[in-house]
Amino acid sequence: MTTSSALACVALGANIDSPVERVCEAMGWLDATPFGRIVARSSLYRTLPVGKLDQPDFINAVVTLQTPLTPLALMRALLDLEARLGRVRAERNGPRRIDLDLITYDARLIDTPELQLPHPRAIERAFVMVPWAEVAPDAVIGGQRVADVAARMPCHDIARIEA
Ligand code: PH2
Ligand code: MG
Ligand code: MG
Repeated sequence: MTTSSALACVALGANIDSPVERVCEAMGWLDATPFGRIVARSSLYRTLPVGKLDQPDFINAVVTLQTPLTPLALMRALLDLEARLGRVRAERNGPRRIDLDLITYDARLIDTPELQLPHPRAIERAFVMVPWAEVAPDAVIGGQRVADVAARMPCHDIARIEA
């Protein structure tokens, strides 16, 4: 029997409540049912906050995931996992225990109120593009190679901390 599956890119971020542990814990859940299997995981990166500056540094990482879920089911499962890991949504762009963002799903283009793919802000964010380039340099976003986008980004506000 064959099961259809897709390759998704998921970005992880956390900046309160032991963020390294939170990101590693989330990766453990992503490598299991119902999400599928992690194909590649980036190093962890310590990054300066973008947007709202007066908050702790973030830990960021990216995984690529072989998943049987549809894009919408995957996105909802990520939100559900955030809640199960104790995320409380307070202020937009504010401190978070865990953030799990669906960045791409194969080459699907989706533009609905609930889900936009590719993630509309990913291409501007070094904390997504640099870890993503580490695991999938030849992936494409907005018609450009991920590694090419990452190479043009300023890297002074992002540091690789752990293999
Ligand atoms: N996430 C945000 C806003 N700002 N900054 C960093 N460094 N890392 C993040 O994951 C992050 C952010 C909104 O999701
Ligand atoms: Mg986010
Ligand atoms: Mg999010």
